[in-house]
Amino acid sequence: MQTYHNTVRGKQTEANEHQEICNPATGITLGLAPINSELDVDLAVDAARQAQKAWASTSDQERREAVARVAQVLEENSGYLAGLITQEQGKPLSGPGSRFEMQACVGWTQVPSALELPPEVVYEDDKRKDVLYRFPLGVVAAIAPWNWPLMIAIWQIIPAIRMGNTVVLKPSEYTPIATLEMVRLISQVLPPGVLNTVSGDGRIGAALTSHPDIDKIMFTGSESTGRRIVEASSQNLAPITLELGGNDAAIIMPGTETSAIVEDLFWGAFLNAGQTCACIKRLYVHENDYDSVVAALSDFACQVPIGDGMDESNLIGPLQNTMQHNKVKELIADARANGCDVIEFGDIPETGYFLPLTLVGNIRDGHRLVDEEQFGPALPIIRYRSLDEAIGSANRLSAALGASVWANSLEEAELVASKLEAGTVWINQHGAIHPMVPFGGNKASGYGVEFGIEGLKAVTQPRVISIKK
Ligand code: TXE
Repeated sequence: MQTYHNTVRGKQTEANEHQEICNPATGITLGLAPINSELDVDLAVDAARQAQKAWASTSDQERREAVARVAQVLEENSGYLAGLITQEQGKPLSGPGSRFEMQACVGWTQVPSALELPPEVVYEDDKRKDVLYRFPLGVVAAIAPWNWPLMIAIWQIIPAIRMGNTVVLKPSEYTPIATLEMVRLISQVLPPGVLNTVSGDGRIGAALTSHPDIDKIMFTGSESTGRRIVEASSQNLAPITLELGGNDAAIIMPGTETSAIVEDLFWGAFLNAGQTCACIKRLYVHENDYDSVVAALSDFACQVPIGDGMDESNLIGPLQNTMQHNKVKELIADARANGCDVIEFGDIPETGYFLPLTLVGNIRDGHRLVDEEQFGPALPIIRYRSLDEAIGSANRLSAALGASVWANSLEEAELVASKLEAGTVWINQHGAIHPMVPFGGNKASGYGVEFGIEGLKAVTQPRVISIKK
């Protein structure tokens, strides 16, 4: 069985303990991943600290070129890494699956390599001139989740190294292998110590985020862990970018042409079997359109093949882990016990953490499947009578990552969109993120934004030089 390793100071390291990582579609062991100790965290942070000054003193152009080399390595190894993602995370090779995740990794690396953040004259008159410079913060702790393990790790590490920081990344304990392999490969084109990893569960995550030598924390994960990280950061006062879960509402405006939107609506909800932060997790449909929307989604869902993602024909894979599998099953069982209509599609394999594609009708606000983030392939469809009622429903939860409005008229949709409380409101699409467009949560979905120029600013320390003329 293959053993995978952390990268520290540009070298593969040995760990005292390991855990078996199994393919969620088959249960077959993929390999052994390291489990680190708190001492290993100290060593990785020290490696990043020692490398940081030299990295920060390279020119902007050198760092841009280094990041462009990383993009090239990702591109060259995308087939290998996509295969590992599918076997470890579960999302299929095909469709919006692991090859798509690798394309995103390349794109989200190329864009920051092309962006510039020059000093800005923020004020000038005949007596003074004030220039805002952006310096690296230092050592960035990056804590990644298991749903889009490589893509989200790239979102965290690339802007950080682009701006002269060094990084210690901890992948999720559920999906470490593909990430460790990606870091092993891209570290070969970066100076030693610029990008390091530690592996393990929340204990190691806590040791990293509370470490006194950390200057910035990038976190994507659950709200409860996000709160623990905020507390832990009182040790180092590191600023945090927090991307927590969502419970995104989609509102279909009355009379919207269903056939034009059904495919995007389906993938907006079921991308990666629903295990996506900005997926549609609650669908609000006008009572007059309810039957036609349920029929259109049903017709689409019954044609989507579910199974082991290494088979090119499958478009939906398993849930990633037993915790998530049980959580989604429990929410569906709760809806069923409360008299909701549970409609299931797809033949699912007997082994693995599979669930059928599930539409849940006759359900209302207040049911657990509506109020809690399911993070799985079960979509509650809620009838509304007036747009004000739908907007109120969409805004009533504390989760506020994304939302969407689906309509024939863009003008009417924009009016509704302006009333929705979420970090991004999409119109006639959902989860359509882009490396140039800032992305982040409102309310309990976190704070700070990633991507584009704003994402680069988030990993810098602003400093002003103020000159008397
Ligand atoms: O998340 P955790 P879990 C949601 C989803 C899911 C739920 C729980 O609803 O069912 O969260 O998932 C590390 N200090 N999302 O348990 O625990 C952990 O090791 C520092 C939505 O996997 O938040 C992992 O690397 N780090 C989300 C990372 O935090 C700690 C994506 C995320 O794990 C830590 C994933 C600690 N004290 C789940 N404890 C999204 N926004 O997309 C754990 N970790």
